[in-house]
Amino acid sequence: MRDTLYVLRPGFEDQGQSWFCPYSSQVIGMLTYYPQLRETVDVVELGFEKPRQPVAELIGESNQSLPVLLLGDAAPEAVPGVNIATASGRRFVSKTIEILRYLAATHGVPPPH
Ligand SMILES: N[C@@H](CCC(=O)N[C@@H](CS)C(=O)NCC(=O)O)C(=O)O
Repeated sequence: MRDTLYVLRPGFEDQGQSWFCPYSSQVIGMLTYYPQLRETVDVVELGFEKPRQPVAELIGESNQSLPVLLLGDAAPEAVPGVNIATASGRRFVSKTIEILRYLAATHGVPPPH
């Protein structure tokens, strides 16, 4: 499995209106700045409703806040400044700034200031 980024689909529905997720948009913004990231990271958009499958199934309902980056088999053991959590045997990064740091560190692109 490759690193897989799950984000909220822009225009998702909640409380009777449409929204976008400012956290998801930061990560999508980085992928737009550095398109080479898309060569090694799969991106999956999900709706707002819960449980958010397949994230809830893979790492649990307590970890389905988005964005979340599920790490692939080739992911490093540790990345400075990044908390890599584990649930059901899957490793993941859930804080937005740490997802940005992880992507920068593992792809040789500039890190977030
Ligand atoms: N993990 C993010 C926050 C992500 C976040 O709050 N996402 C919202 C959507 S914009 C969400 O999924 N809310 C539902 C939930 O957290 O269960 C961070 O870096 O602080």
